[in-house]
Formats: sequence, structure tokens, C-alpha cells
Amino acid sequence: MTTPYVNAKSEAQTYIDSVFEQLKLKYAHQNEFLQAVEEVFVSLVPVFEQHPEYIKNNVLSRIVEPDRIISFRVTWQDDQNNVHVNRGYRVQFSNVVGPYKGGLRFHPTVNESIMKFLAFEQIFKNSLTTLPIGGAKGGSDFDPKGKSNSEIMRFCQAFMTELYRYVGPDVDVPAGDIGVGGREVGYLYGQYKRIRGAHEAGVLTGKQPGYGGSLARKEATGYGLVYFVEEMLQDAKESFLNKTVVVSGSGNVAIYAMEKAQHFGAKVVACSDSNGYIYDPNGIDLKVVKELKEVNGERISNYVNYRPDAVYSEGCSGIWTIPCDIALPCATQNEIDGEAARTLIANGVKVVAEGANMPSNIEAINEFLNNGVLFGPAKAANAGGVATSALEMAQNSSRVYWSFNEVDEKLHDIMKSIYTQCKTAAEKYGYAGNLVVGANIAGFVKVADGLLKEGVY
Ligand code: NDP
Ligand code: 2IT
Repeated sequence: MTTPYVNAKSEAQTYIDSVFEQLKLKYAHQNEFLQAVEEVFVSLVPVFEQHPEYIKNNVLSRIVEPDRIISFRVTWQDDQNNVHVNRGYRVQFSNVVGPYKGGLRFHPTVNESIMKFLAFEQIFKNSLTTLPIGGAKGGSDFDPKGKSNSEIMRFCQAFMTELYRYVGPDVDVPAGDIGVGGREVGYLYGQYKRIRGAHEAGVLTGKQPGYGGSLARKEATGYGLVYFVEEMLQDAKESFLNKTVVVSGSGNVAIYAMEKAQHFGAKVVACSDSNGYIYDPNGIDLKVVKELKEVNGERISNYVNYRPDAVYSEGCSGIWTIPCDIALPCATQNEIDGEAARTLIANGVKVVAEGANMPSNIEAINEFLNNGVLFGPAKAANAGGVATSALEMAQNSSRVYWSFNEVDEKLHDIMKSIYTQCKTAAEKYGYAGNLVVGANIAGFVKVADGLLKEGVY
């Protein structure tokens, strides 16, 4: 005889499976999007067992279809007056919790699947920050590599000329992501301001400090990641002191993750770019990395010209063969597969926390969880960037600037609160210690409850 509990359980699982099967049929080629959805759905079974109203109101089908996808042509001229065409996107996924919010990515791999996976994750990440921001993402398949400053400016102007009609401080607030930093946000904002004929500073975040930008926004994702890991370590009666850390990437997130990890006494021995990685047994000299990457836009391979004991290796995946206590993937999606995860585990990794969005594939996540590695999932661990974007929006609305320390302290508190939310949700639903389940559930429940409160639309 089946108990009512078992019936309820099977109803939840059946419902979740059926929504996912339909999604797979409809978007068969959107691998990254389906991967991001699958990771969330697997976590939600215990929630749906306890909340039949979510099934009754078909919450999942409503949450996996973006409110809208805006897609446009971006036409621009290079320095030789040749005309180029790129595709631009903005996926406005959900504004249940607040105005659409999320970064812009300029990278040749950008397509609808990548945009949708990033925007989908952003909904739950933004919900975890506890601040009033919905989920979105945008970008273009434009490749900024090798482009002059003028070409970048003209591209950003052409991009905003198309995007401006869909964004606004209370509508949708883009920011940076891969290939988009303070310089690009400045050009995008300049064009928006010209078209609108008004200062609406809250339309974009990640602006330059002094021109509407918040202090500590540049540092926020990397610092926030390390603050999150600090909480994980503290719970395990550990700390960063004297730990060996490997960080992939050498962009915005990676640089400030390395900076804060070093500040907490860790030894960071490796970082990378899309061509290869450097290993410095004496500990990475961050001044050199910043000079190469932030000032000169050079390849990470040139690091060895400044540090004779450092070694450069071609290819990015080799970085995970370097033994470390803490691994912080901060480059891009699916950079850690099952094999890389097994190598990290065999070499004794204790903590893996995601600075990038979806850097570990599902097989890798399961390897970490099943082998006692403390695992900090992206939507929680890298939420410090968007949280500080929301703090920038708050400053813009009230026309004030907070000091670096004020913002940094708020960021630190937000990361602690995100950690606690994830830990508590995991415990509440019977998955103590599993921060993947905890982050997905805590992020989801707030959005689902908001959907129900606002009626069917
Ligand atoms: P940047 O453009 O500043 O840096 C990206 C870094 O990752 C570079 O070192 C780049 O190398 C490397 N990289 C990019 N694409 C690939 C690839 N396909 N294969 C290997 N390496 C690659 O971006 P961010 O630091 O801002 O973003 C890094 C990650 O963090 C992304 O996943 C992003 O979505 C995520 N993130 C960013 C936030 C932010 O506030 N900026 C907030 C939260 C998450 P190269 O220079 O050779 O291209
Ligand atoms: O993935 C992310 O959270 C970001 N790229 C930051 C988004 C933002 O709006 O600050």
C-alpha cells in the first residue's frame, strides 16, 4: 500500500520530469540552457513535495520560459571603414523580484542558448542577494580581441542604439560580464544618455567611480567569492591561511578573487587565459597580472618574462592538474568536466567554489559532492558582483556615493547571508551540507512565491 507521502513525492517528480521533457523537445539544441535548468530541477524535488500549490499553478513551466528575448542586428565600422554585422541579444527572463538585471557578454561564442542559461541562473542568483532585482542577460557574438579602442567605442554605441528602447532604471539594468568592463559600460552609458537626453544613471551598473559607478563594484565578484569561501571554511574550522589556491581566468573576477585570497593569507599559484596557464611556485605576483591584463591587454604567457621561476603551459584545462587545497574556476562555463574534477580530487582539493557561471558540468559537481569536497555553486558564490550592482542602483537612486569600506562591508554581509540561506535551505529540505541544493531552493522559493502573489500572467 502506498502512503500519501509517497504519492505526493511521485507527483512532484512526475511533474518536474514532464516539464523538463517538454523543454528538451522544444529547445533540443540549447545544451547550456538545458544543463542549467536540469541542475536546478534536480534540486527542487523536495520543495515540490511540500508545495503542491507550485504544481497546481504550473510554476515550473512559467519559470523556464523567458518573459521575452530581444534580438537585434548590430552594424559597426572598423578603423579601415569596413562594415561589420554582429548579433545582439537581451534575454529578459523574470522581473518577479525587481527590474530585469544582469550583465552583457561580448564573446564570439555568444548565442541564444548561452544567453538563456546565463539569464536563467541570474534569476535565482539575484533572488539570493535579497535585493530587489529580477533576472536577465545580454550580449553579442562580437569579439573584442584585437579591436582598437575606437572600434570598441563604435561597437558599444551601435549596440546601445538598438538596446536603449528596452532598458531603463526601473525596467532592465545591464552591467558587465565577459568582454564588458568599465570602459565598455562607459561607452554604452554615453550613448544611452545622448539618445535619451537625460542622466538616468541607474540604467547600467559597473560605471566608472565618480561617474555614477559604485566603489568596490570592480572588486565585488572576486572579493564576494572569497568571502563566501571564508564562510565555508569557517564552518569546517578551517581558514585561507597558508592554503594553496588555483584560480582559472585572469579577468575581472579572477584578479580580485586572487587579491582577496592573498589578503587572507593564501598562496595563489596559478591562473590562466583562453590560451594557457601559468604556474608560479613562489605565489602569483598580482601586480604583474594586473599590468598585463588590466593595463596592456596582453596574454598571460608574458607573465614568465617577469617571473623566471614561473612556467607557462598551452591549453586551459591543464590548470586543474596542479595540486591545490582550493580551486576557484573564474573563466567560463563548463571549464571543469568529470575528468578534471577527478584529477582535482585525487590531488587533494578540499574546496571548489565557482566564480564563473556554470564552470563545472553536472558530472563534475556530482564528483565533488560525492567525494566530500566542499562545493560553492556559482549562483551563490559569485553573487557579490550583482549584489554590488544593486548597491550601485541604490546609490544612483538616492544621488549619493558610499565609501569603499561601506560598500565592501555591505558586500561582506550579503555574502554571509547568502551562505546562511543556502546552508539553512539545504538542512530544511534534508540535504545538509549540499550548497547546490540549498542555493537552488532558497533562490527558487522566493521567485515562486512572488509569482503566486502576483497572479497569473
Ligand atoms: P573577463 O572578460 O574580465 O575575463 C574572462 C577571463 O576568462 C579571461 O581570462 C578570459 O581569457 C577567460 N575566458 C573567457 N572565455 C574563455 C573560454 N571560452 N575559454 C577559456 N578561458 C576563457 O570576464 P569576467 O572575469 O567578468 O567573467 C569571468 C566569469 O565570471 C564568467 O563566467 C562570467 O559570467 C562570470 N561572472 C562575472 C561577473 C562580473 O561581475 N564580471 C559576476 C558574476 C559572474 P581571454 O582573455 O583569453 O579571453
Ligand atoms: O553574472 C553576473 O552576475 C554578472 N555578470 C554581473 C551582473 C550585474 O548586473 O552586475
